[in-house]
Amino acid sequence: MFADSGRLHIAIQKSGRLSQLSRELLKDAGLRIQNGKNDLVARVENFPIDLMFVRDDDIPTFVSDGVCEFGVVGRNVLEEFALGEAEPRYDVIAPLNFGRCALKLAAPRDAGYAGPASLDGKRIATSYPRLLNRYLSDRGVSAEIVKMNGAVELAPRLGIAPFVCDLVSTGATLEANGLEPVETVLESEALLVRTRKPLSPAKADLAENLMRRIDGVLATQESKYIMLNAPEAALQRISAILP
Ligand code: PRT
Ligand code: ZN
Repeated sequence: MFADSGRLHIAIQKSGRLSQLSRELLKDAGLRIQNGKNDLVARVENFPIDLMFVRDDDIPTFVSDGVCEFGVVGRNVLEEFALGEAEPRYDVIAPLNFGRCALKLAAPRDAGYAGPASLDGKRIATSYPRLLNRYLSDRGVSAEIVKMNGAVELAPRLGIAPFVCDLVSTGATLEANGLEPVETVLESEALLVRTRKPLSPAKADLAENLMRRIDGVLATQESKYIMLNAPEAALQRISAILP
C-alpha cells in the first residue's frame, strides 16, 4: 500500500508494553515525531519517514510484505510468525535492550512437575502454539496445545488446561495464579527488523542512515559517564573494579 511512496515506514506498537520505548528509541535517534491527531500514522518532521502505529502481531507481516520497511517487535511475536513461514522475508537488525521477557511453561505449584515428560498427554494453554509445539517436539513430548488469545494464566483455574505457556517478566502474574515457571521456551526482547524487499536507492540510503543512528543510541546505552574525585595513586585500583 505504501511501497511506492518516497517515504520510509517504521511499524511500532500502537499501545502496549513496547510503544513508549519504541518511540523513545526513535526520538533518541534524532527523529522528530509529529504529534498529530491521526492515531495510525505520524510523520517524522526532519526525515522522509512515517511511523505506523499498529498491533504488535501485525508487525512481522507488514515488514515481510514491505508495507513497512522497518518494525520494532518482540522476538516472541516474530519467531511465532516465522514458524508459519516458508522462509524469512525480513532481517533482524539489532536487539534493542528493552521489552525483555521469557516465554515459559508454568505448572500449578502443587502439580509435582518433574521435567518435560510430566507434560505428556496433558493440555497446555498458550498464545504461542508454534513455539510451544517446536519446544515439545524437540523433546519428544506429545501434549495437546490449546490456543488462547489472552488471560492464559487463568486456564488452570477455569479448567481449560492444567499447564500454561506464557510470557513472564517479574513472575507476579504466575504467582498470583498459583503457578510456578518450570521451563523456558524462549528468551525475548524487542528487535529492530527490516524488510528483505529491495528498496529504491534513495530509500536504501535513508535506511542505512536510520540504522546508523539507532546503532549510535544503542552504543551510548552501553557506556556510562562517571565523574569522581580521587587521588591519582588510586587510579589503578579504581579502573580494576570498573567493567
Ligand atoms: O495490542 P497489541 O496486540 O499490540 O498488544 P499485546 O497485548 O499483544 O502486547 P503487550 O503490550 O502486552 O506486549 C507487547 C510485547 O511486550 C510482547 O510481545 C513481549 O515481547 C513484550 N513483553 C515484555 C511482555 C511482557 N514483558 C509481559 N510481562 N508482554 C506481555 N507480558 C504479560 C504476560 O503475557 C503476562 O500476562 O505480562 C504478564 C506477566 O508479567 P509479570 O511481570 O507478572 O511476569
Ligand atoms: Zn499482540
